[in-house]
Amino acid sequence: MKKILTLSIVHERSNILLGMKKRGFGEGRWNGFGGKVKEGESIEEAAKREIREEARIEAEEMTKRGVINFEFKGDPDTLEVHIFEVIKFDGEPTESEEMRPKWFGADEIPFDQMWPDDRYWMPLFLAGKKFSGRFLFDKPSDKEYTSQILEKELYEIEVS
Ligand code: CJF
Repeated sequence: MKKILTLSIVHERSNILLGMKKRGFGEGRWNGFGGKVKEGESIEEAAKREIREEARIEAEEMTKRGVINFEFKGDPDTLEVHIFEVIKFDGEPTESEEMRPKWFGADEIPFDQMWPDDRYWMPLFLAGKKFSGRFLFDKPSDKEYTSQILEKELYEIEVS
């Protein structure tokens, strides 16, 4: 089964807004805002809903930046994560039940406390590139294990 998810990064000049995931999948890691696309919702609507729920801000202008497929060894489920850049938003990022938002400079992104794939695609994101990729992980782990990347493919693309 393929699950479709979103991941949105709020980018303001050289600053990046990340949230510390307080519970569930990815707990204890900094990440952009996102999650599963629900039935009857477009991918972009889902992205906006997650930004609203997790960071308490309203995304007003977004652009599609990448798609990454994640597989976990021995697990038939794949995650197709659609990555967006939020160019314009309304409101003040505020802590929610799921996320604690914090601004980071582009040169102080806490990669050691993020999903291990982020250090590969984030430089493309920050350089304004569009990209697509596939990562194979050893197991879907959050806090109990360290997840390792077994295979990675990452391409810069012209359009998405
Ligand atoms: N940055 C990032 N976000 C993910 C997943 C991921 N790596 C895969 C789990 C191994 N890296 N998201 C999935 C959950 O929804 C938010 C985005």
